[in-house]
Amino acid sequence: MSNSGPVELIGATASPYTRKMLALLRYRRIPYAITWGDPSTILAERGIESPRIPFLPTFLFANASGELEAVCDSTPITHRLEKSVAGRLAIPSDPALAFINYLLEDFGDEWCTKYMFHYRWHFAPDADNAGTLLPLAANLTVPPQTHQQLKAHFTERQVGRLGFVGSNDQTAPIIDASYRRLLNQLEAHFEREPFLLGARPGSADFALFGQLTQLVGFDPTPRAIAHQLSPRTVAWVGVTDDLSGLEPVDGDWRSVDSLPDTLRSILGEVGRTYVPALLANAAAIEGGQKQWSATIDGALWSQNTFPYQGKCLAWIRQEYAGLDDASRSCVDGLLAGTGCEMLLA
Ligand SMILES: N[C@@H](CCC(=O)N[C@@H](CS)C(=O)NCC(=O)O)C(=O)O
Repeated sequence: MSNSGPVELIGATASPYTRKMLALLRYRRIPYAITWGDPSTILAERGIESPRIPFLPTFLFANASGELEAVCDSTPITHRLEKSVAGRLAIPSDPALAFINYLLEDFGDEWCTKYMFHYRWHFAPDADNAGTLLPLAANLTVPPQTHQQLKAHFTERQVGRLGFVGSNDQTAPIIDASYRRLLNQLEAHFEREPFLLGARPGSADFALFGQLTQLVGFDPTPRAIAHQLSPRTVAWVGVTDDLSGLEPVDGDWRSVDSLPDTLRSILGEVGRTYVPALLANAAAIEGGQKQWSATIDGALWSQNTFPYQGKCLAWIRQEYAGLDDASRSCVDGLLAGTGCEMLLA
């Protein structure tokens, strides 16, 4: 961190990636100042150049000449903060475990967000809830008539974007089944361990947490499912929001060969759903196709090709390629039979 004050960011309460990063900053005891709002508007007001797509959250970091620069994308920002701020690190020191953390973080960010966006806008009661609350979170004192207009406009836009994440009537049951399986797996896992990789949280926990803040805390349909299937996950979302008082030690990380079977089941969900999606998306990028279809969990999934997820796959492979032989064989042993090994073939 080259700026001396708190880390500045712009975000929204209903943005899972904003919630991911706030919980990470609190856990890491990194002082921060968040401005709630729309990054484009706030960057323009402050005369700071906007990234091509100013995502939520947008961070403001000082560059080499001390000027603030807008930076997006939570995973690289997490890595940057690991390097610039010492102590209470969220990436395991053991390279093999760090790889598993990386894979699970990506799953949280890129697959679990499909649950989030799907449940938010697919069913009318959820879309009504989000349509009502999101404009108010952006401006509490908005007059009622404007609120109704914003609600209609916002709902129409977001429902129109469902296809971007692959949510439609055909994929709805696949998404629902995956969410329910993950909740059952987490229920079993949290009986053994308080976090994914042991007794301290990794960045993968914060990625999963970010999506779950919405699924458990904002949207009515997935909230009811979570309460029904996994009370431990509901409670976990409550505590993971602020882990500033946890005192982690090195021994709180498990080693890859002592991870419980419950974590392997979660990796099985990654292999069953996210891995075929990543591979089909990458093949479509390579073949120059704007759309891809693949069999996911026994049913046909079709969606637009997404260049960003091509990068996700390349980054996972890069992390894997950077492992020493011993770490790689540890990772291979854990992933064998989960479906995740297909990513690395
Ligand atoms: N890969 C990014 C994703 C961030 C993201 O997709 N944020 C959403 C809101 S949660 C967003 O800003 N979407 C664009 C929009 O709503 O216009 C990250 O990890 O930070």
